[in-house]
Amino acid sequence: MGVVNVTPDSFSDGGSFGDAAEAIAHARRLIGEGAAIVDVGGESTRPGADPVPVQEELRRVVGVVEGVAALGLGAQLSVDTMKLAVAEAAVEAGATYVNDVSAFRHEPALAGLVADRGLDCCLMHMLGEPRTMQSDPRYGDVVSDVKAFLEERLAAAVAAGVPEERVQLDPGIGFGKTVAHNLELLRRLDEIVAIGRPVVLGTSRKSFLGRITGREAAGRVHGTVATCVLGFERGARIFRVHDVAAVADGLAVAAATLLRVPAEAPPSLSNRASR
Ligand code: HH2
Repeated sequence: MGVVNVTPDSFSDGGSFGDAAEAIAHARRLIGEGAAIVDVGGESTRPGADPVPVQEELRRVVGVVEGVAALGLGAQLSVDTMKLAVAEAAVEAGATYVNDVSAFRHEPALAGLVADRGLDCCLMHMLGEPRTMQSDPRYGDVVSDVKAFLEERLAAAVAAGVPEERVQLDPGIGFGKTVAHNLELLRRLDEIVAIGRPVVLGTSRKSFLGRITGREAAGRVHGTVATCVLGFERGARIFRVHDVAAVADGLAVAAATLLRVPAEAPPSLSNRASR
C-alpha cells in the first residue's frame, strides 16, 4: 500500500504532493514500483495535528482519487479518512477501500457506507486522538489491549453489516504508543494476526525508527524495510509505506525465503514487471 499524502503538514512528506497533478504523478510512480493499493489522505494524523475541515479535505482528496482512477493502472484506490462525507465522495471518484484510523468510532455511519457499497476497509487501533495521543500513553499489556480493541471493532463492523472478509486490521504503530509499545507490537505481531483477518502494518518512516537510528524521516527507509520484513515473518501482509520500491524488494526476498515464492514473480511485484 503506497502512501499519497495530499497535505501541507504530514510528518514525513508534508507539502511534497500538495498539488493534485504532483500527487497523481506520485501515485503512478508508486504503482510502477509495485504498490497494489494507493492510499490517498488529506488530513495529517501526526501527533499534535489539528483536524482539517471537511470542505478542505474534500478539496484535497477527491480530484486526486479521480485522477489516479483515470490512469487505469489497476491498483486499488483507498481513501485515508475518518469522515463519512470524504469517504462518500472518494468512492464516487473511484475508491473501493476505506482506511479509517478511528476504526469507525469517529463517524459510525462510515461502516454503513462500507457495507452498502461492498468496500474493503482497514480498522486501526489508536489510543485517544491525534492531538493528544502521545502524551503518556499507558496500557496493561499493549498487545492484549490492542488485540481486544481490534476484535471489538471487527465485531462492531460486522454488526453494522460489513462482511468479515472485507475487513483488515492494523495495530496502529505510533498512534498513542511509546517506542517500547511499538517494538512490543512488532515483536508479537503474530498475536494480532491470530485474530484471523489480514493485518496492515504502518511503520513507514515513523519516529520510533528515528529514535533507534538517529535519522530524520526521509532517512528512515532502511529501518522501514527492516520492520516490514519482521512484520511479514510474523504474518502481516499489507504494508502501508512511502518507499514502495525499497520495501517491495525487501518483501520479495522475505517471501522467496519464507514462502518459497518464485523469486522472479512474487505476486506483490507483478505490477512492477508490467509497468
Ligand atoms: N499511519 C498514518 C496515517 N494513516 N493508516 C493506517 N491504516 N496505518 C497507519 O499506520 C497509518 C495510517 C500516519 O502516517 P502518514 O500518513 O505518513 O503521516 P500523516 O498522518 O502525518 O499524514
